[in-house]
Amino acid sequence: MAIYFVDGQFTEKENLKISVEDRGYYFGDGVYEVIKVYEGELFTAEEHLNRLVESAMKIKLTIPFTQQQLLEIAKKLVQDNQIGTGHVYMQVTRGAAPRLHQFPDPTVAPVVVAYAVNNPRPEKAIDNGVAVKSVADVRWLRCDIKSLNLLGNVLAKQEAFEAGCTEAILHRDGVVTEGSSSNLFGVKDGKVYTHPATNLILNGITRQVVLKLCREQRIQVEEKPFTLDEAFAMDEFFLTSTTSEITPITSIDGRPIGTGKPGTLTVNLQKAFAIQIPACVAGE
Ligand code: DCS
Repeated sequence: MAIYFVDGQFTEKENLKISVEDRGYYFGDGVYEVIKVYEGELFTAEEHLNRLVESAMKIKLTIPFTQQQLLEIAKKLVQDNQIGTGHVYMQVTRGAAPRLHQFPDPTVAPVVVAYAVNNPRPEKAIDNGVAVKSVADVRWLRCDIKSLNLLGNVLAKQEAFEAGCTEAILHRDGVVTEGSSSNLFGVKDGKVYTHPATNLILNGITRQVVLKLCREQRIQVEEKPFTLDEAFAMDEFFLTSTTSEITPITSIDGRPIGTGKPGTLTVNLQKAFAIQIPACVAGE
């Protein structure tokens, strides 16, 4: 039986109780993180928990645990649920209160929910690449917050899925922002392009790892917006996320990118990324 962390306690999934009045349920009024686990070890946990605290601050929500306590909770969930390769999900909502838009009384405590699951790496997609579909980015203007309000992302992902694609490539008036649950990178003439970390995208932890790897490998990077037309003309394209790592994008809207196969620079970055994670997982 899966062990969850809910409202200060570790509980079997079957026995846990969540209020129907939780503001996460009514309003999506909360923030969350997904932290990857390799071989029972949390990957870039500190960065994820920093971002959780930042996201919470941006919506004026106080997390009732210290970052160290959150880390301990995540570690215990990994251990108690015997997670090898998988992830920890953690969310904080503004608590349970009668449904009124304005914040509840300060005595209403925020609710932390967390669990850990086994989830294999999507090796086929990582090795062979994926097809994506362009979708208009109609989300709000605070995409830098990792908020539970994911309807814009959900609708975009579904549109991509219905078109037989793995991910949506979001664009605002033709300017590419990010994926529905990933960041996007293009490669042209040996240079890497990605949207700057503004309010229009989530500054992905994997994105930051990739930027660091680029600096280490002396690969030139421009954090500069590019258009969908420019995306079609890239030599290589890839997405990054906690669960997808570095996944090559081989076509956009049915049009092959570069050779239509994972690009050389992308594969080199994947190799550099693999060194950061336990070797047997990365198949080295
Ligand atoms: N952009 C959006 C909108 C995301 O939802 C995510 C991650 C990213 C970028 C990439 O960020 P990380 O590199 O920090 O993962 N989405 C998480 C999710 O909802 N499931 O898995 C990852």
